[in-house]
Amino acid sequence: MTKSNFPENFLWGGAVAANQCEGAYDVDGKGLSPVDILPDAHHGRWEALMNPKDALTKTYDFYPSHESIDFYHRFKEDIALMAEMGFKTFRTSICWARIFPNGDDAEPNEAGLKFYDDLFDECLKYGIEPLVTIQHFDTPVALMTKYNGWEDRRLIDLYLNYAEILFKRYRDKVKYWLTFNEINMILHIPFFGGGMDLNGKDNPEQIKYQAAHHQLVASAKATKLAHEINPDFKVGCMLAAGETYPKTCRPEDVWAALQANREGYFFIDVQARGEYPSYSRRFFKEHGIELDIADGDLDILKKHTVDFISFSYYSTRLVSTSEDDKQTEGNVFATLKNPYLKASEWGWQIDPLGFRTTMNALYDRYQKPLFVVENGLGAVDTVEADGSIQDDYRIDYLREHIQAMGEAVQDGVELWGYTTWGCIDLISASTGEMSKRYGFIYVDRDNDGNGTLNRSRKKSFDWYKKVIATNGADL
Ligand code: BGP
Repeated sequence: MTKSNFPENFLWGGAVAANQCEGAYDVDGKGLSPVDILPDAHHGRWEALMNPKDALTKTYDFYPSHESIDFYHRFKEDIALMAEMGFKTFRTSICWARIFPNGDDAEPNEAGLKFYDDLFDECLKYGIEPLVTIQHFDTPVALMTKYNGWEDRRLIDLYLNYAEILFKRYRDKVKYWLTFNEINMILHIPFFGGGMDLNGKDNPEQIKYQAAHHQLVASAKATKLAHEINPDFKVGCMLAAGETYPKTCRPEDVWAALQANREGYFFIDVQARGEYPSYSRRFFKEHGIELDIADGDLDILKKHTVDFISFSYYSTRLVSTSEDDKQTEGNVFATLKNPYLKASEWGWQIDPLGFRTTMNALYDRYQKPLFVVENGLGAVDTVEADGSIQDDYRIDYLREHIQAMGEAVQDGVELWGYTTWGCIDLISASTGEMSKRYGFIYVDRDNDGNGTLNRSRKKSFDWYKKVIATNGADL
């Protein structure tokens, strides 16, 4: 067996998000979350995502997240399976509407708080460190109706009030916090990222960047608050990462790639360096964006930067300025097909070396510890006659990415941990379906909501257990 490339105490684990696994959408006083009003991809998910107020008035036949994999009632069994794999950490999010059903209620909902107490206790029982996202595509729907989500500055205080409740309640149970999942996603999916409906608005870019400013200020204020409540807390930002390559060495392509990369860096430049990057001035001017910045905002951003940088990585992207090259829509990001890469069944291009490149680029730029909090392969799994699931394709994907990550560590990148996305099968964010599976743990549930919800171990389960046991040496 080769030597481990990973530091001692490396945090191996897996990630989920409340809105994609909990189900129990109206249980114990919970209010509506964005996913609760959306159908799956075959019944207009993207149309609904881009026009959520309209979706709210409609009734669909089936809402994938209403029951989801019922993690809400089955988390003990699920955490036990994660413990069996040897997880050191488990990333999940807190559903804001479980704690404040309307987002702006005077008092928090005790039943919601209790649920997360029980969940974190269960993790700690096995020595699993919870890693908690405060807002993962989960601004309560009521805040869209009343304020159009993060377009409204008042969301900052509502979020802080919510964050304060969490920091105090879980002060001794949770150490690692992420303020916003994939904060740059607000530019692409404003309803998920910011609880906003931009349909029919004539200045969507202005609104998106203003909302982003509100989130950046909220993130910095939450970081301040977290450190006051418990100086041991580690607060991170979270970026949907993945370098964009130029299609050719034509200088225009190289420039376009640099611009594309800045779209994501923009957020982390603020959260990790503490100020708007100099290039943003020109960008705002050319796009007619004028940020309304309140007194004290810039000071808060400057003083309360994050402790570490977390990110999701699924693939790289490719850009060209030639008229002949057509951008093809991936599920979320537009990209060209890279002829050197294979792709998943959903067209997400597979690029382990791009992972190493992305990590090096992030570390070079910020010199802060990194944490990979999402990575994995969405694939259709087949249950064999004997009940087994032979997901060698998933093992191959993860092996290559873990190898690349080990190389990045050897390149000098400081890396705290790795949580694979969807360690237990759950509802896909982009498709709303079960068939796009990422897990080591299979859940018997189909796209129409049929199935026993029974859990079983895939082949990758034992493989990942071995990876963790050997600190990434035996892949
Ligand atoms: C990220 C999100 C996750 C997750 C993942 C995979 O953008 O943070 O919530 O869903 O992508 O995407 P999908 O579920 O669409 O396959």
